[in-house]
Amino acid sequence: ADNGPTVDLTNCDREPIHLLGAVQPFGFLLAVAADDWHITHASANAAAALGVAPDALIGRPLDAVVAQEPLHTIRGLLQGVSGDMVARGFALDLVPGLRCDIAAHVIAAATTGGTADTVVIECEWTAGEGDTAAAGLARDMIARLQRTDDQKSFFRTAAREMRALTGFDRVMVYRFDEDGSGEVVAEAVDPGRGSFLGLHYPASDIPRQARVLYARNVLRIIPDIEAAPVPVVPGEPDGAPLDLSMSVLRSVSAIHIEYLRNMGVRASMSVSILRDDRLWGLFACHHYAPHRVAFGRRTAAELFAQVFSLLLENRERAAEAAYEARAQALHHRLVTSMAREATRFESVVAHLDDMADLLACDGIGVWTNGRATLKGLTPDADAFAALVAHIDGQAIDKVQARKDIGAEYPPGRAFAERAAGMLVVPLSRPARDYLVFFRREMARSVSWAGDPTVPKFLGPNGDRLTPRKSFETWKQTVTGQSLPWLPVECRIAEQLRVSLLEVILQLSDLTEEERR
Ligand code: BLA
Repeated sequence: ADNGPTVDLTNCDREPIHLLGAVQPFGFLLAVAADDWHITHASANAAAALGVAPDALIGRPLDAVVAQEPLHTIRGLLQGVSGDMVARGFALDLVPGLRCDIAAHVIAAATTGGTADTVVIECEWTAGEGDTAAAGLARDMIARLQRTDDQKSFFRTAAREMRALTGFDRVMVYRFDEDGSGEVVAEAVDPGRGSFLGLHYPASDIPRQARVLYARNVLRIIPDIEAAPVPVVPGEPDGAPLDLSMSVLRSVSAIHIEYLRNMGVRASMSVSILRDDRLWGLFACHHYAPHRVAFGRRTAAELFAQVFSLLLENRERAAEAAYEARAQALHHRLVTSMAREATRFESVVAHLDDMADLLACDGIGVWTNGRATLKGLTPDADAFAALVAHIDGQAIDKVQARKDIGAEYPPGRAFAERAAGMLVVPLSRPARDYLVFFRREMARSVSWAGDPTVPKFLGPNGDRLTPRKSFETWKQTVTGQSLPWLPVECRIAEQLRVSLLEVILQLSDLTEEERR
């Protein structure tokens, strides 16, 4: 479809990707008014598929072009379908000689401004297998996923299982950051194809409206990026374009097609991984030749992604609890041995390595009685003193987490490479003494793994739409930032603050009143 001259690399989050007015040609689409089941929209390839004249569709009752029995089945499938649900039917004989897998959903009248709801029926030529075999496959995949122990093998197994199910050349697990950027955390691919593992991409590669849509409609496939999209009629300006948000055949953004072409990818699929209804990540799949996955298998892939997300949530909860428990044990040992020591802040200095062990950090510094002690990757002593003066000015009485020191404290940009993020633990009240955990700049701590395919030809938008350029763009956008401090890490640091305050107060002569 022609996306018009207004969409380019600078504003692609404004492209209305649900209103492009076309489907991909691996199936055809019919839309009917839910009150009288007269056809309101049809893709331009529908008439030929059904063996009727092109003008025999719009305005006609659906039962004039589709046999009674499949129609009855479809009506049955739609019972209880609402909101963003999609009903599925497999191997229906729409007319003699035309066996299709069907996806059907309802667009509420309220969202279109029409008088009746719209029923959208999408038909793909059956690939010969229903959904029962695929359900069995998903069950085995889930069993293998459950047998993995650490998170890395959990992700890798998921990628491998997804690849076995769908037959794609490359399957990646792509995890989003809070800012919409993302990272390839696992990959299943044949050696020699190059690897994207560990690479990060900026939020713009999967623009905001696409991420929002992918939380509602969890699977999209492009069996052949070179297949010409088929318009859905009537479209604008004849009528409102049909909202294809929940469609399975929706044709995709031309910018994204160019991205795939630049990568040398011919077919693509992605399956959303949701967490509390929000997009956590995607299974991203590539093939270097046209590749279609049967509807039943795609359904199994959706199910697998759902179970993956539930299992992941369990694991992450357990991992977080283990992180906290480990920190508590270390913390307890630390505080016990400090309590036996006679001096005040000197014992904090002496135990600096133990404290650095509590949290994932790259460096640690302590400021006590106007003196600095630094270990690992930190600002140098002068820069640390200046930073402490800045922190002093904020009069904090709880831990404070920053992933980009330079954003609110410009001199911090000078040492961002070593220490871009900090977690400040005030050690006294009013705070004059501080323990500071540091983290290095994220863009420096990741690097290219392998050698992703270099494109032979580039589209009109050039090499920005290639993984390498994209990765570089991400590096620019995250300059000066560390990995974020997790809520569990802030909790651990806060517990440390409370304990240290107690130890230090016990060791000093402060009165009960001064402790508050
Ligand atoms: C969509 N971009 C996507 C999708 C992915 C990516 C997975 C989902 C569609 C699909 O399943 O193919 C991005 N794919 C990646 C990344 C990797 C990968 C990061 O394999 C890493 C290895 N894309 C750009 C830029 C723009 C852009 C610069 O790179 C716009 C300026 C747009 N990407 C874009 C749009 C979509 C998209 C508009 C939505 C496509 C649609 O669903 O219609």
